[in-house]
Amino acid sequence: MYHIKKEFEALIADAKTEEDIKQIKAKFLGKKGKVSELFKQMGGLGDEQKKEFGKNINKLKQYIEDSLTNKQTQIKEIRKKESLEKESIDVTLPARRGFLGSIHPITKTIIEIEDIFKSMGFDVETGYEIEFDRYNFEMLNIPKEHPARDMQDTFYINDNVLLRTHTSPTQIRVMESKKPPVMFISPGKVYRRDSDITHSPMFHQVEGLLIDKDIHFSDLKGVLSDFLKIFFGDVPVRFRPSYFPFTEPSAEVDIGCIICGGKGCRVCSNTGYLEVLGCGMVHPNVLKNVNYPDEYNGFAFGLGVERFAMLKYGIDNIKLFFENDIRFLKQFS
Ligand code: 2NL
Repeated sequence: MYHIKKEFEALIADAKTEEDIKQIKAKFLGKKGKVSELFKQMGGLGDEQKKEFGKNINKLKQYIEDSLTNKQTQIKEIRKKESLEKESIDVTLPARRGFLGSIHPITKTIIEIEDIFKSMGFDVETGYEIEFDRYNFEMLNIPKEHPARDMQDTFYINDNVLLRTHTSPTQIRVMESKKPPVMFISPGKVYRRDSDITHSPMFHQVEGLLIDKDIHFSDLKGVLSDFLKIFFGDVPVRFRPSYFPFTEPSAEVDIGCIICGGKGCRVCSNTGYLEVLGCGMVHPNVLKNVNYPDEYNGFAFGLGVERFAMLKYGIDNIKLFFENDIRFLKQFS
């Protein structure tokens, strides 16, 4: 019996897994186990000896059972500790950074333009992309036979309704609803039947309007020269006579070519200048159409946002703005 106890103690000390425990249990307490064998040996003993021997076997059996249970608890504890250590999380590690996206270059350019004009005291007004022929053409002194009104150039929805070809209808609507003086810009999408590497059927425009008493062409010149020098940097600015039905006199504005610095290149067609704006003193017929009193006059201008963005960021194809290739957009974050 003493040998059995020693053998059990050696095995249990070495046991490392629940499987080990199971095997030891079978070896000592199983049907054909060592303890059962001891019970079988009692057959040939006298009553007194039997009693004594049986008591000792039961003691041994109890001892083995208790030891097995203790060891099993120990093994479970060790296993739990090991898995906690292995699966622990380092809460001091930095989180993985998500891709935040970026502002579209056209939106970015509109914001830059708005910020400059806001700093000069201009408000920002928006209108509708679907307009009446009356607001897009008639009120702006664009006659019925003007080429801009051709089906070839304008997207018509029906005889009276169209996709606006400029943001001027917004200026007309503001003048109809607000007494002068007014001073605001109107950014937004406009539509023309045109598509090549410098034209898109939908593009963005910012127009500006200032109406007050005693406004001169010199005010227009000052505001636009300052704006262009802030937007493009310290570039030369020049005004050339031009024609628009809604302004008189009218002018186009050039800046010194920012690609070649005025030396002449492919972008400026060797002129050293780039045309960037159209402008003029608001035509008296337009002021009459919105019932503004005679003592008021003012200036207006219009620019293409895509052209401004292409020149400022050195982009050579207008389609890049509308393809939304993430590799292109990412560069404006
Ligand atoms: C260009 C030329 C221009 C205007 C837009 C305007 C608006 C009203 C009255 C008078 Cl309500 N004028 N807008 C004036 C001159 C030029 O745009 O080349 N745009 C890209």
